Amino acid sequence: MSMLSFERKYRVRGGTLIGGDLFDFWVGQFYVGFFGVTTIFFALLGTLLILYGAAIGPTWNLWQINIAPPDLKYGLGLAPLKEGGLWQIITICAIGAFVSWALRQVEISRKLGMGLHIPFAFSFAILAYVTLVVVRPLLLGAWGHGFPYGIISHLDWVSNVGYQYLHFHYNPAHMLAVTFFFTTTLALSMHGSLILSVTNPGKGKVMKEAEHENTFFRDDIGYSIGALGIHRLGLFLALSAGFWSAVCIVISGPFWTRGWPEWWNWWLQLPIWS
Ligand code: UQ1
Repeated sequence: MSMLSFERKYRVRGGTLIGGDLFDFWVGQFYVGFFGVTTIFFALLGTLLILYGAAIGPTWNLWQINIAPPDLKYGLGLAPLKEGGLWQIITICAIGAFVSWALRQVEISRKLGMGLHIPFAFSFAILAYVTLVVVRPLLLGAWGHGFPYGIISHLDWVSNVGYQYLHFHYNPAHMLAVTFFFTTTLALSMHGSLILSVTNPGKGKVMKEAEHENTFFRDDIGYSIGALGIHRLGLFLALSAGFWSAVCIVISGPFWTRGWPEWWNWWLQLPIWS
């Protein structure tokens, strides 16, 4: 089926989650949909509020612009606009835009009769963000525990929160997250290089296929995970990286308040040593 006739077949009504046919149309290349409209609404409002926050702030230096969460004294209440209230509304806009985008991916997947793997994967990124600015602040009892929106300021926040637990690399969930991040790059670099070596052999040379891919890794390490397998592994590794990132920060404070190196004392306290 040519691309044009494919699009004629699939660019039809249906698959929407809410609103029925209301926004079930395309503008140029882009599917609109109810969640396309809500994405634009939240993204635009959030961006304008960030610009307003920058305008009433002390600098237009891109690196130094900062929109801070409320002071801890406001707890889980609403703060005045210029004292963190802006951060609170921007956070609502961000979550509104991210969730709208995920649901837009669900609608497009349903229209095409595809699996929901893409919105499922994207929701892990949303989960990591929501853990930082909603779940952990809720568990700690103040919105002030969220991270500030700014390039330098969010780096300072990560550094300060890290040192608050003395040595964050001793956090076991952080260890898992870092390991998954590195393993993801290992898997993707192996997969990318393998596919290019087989499908992009250079002008005038013959392209190879799956048997060459399998045989290379069977010769090299005695095992091939297969064409479907490598993509399952890649998705698992990448989602695990995001998942353990969320875990490593949500346990810091709500479930462990001392330095992370101290957490490992459970090893020294095992009865087998006495
Ligand atoms: C692999 O075995 C495989 O199957 C043929 C791929 O699919 C095309 C790959 O991309 C990679 C990287 C491997 C090797 C990976 C492992 C975990 C053995």
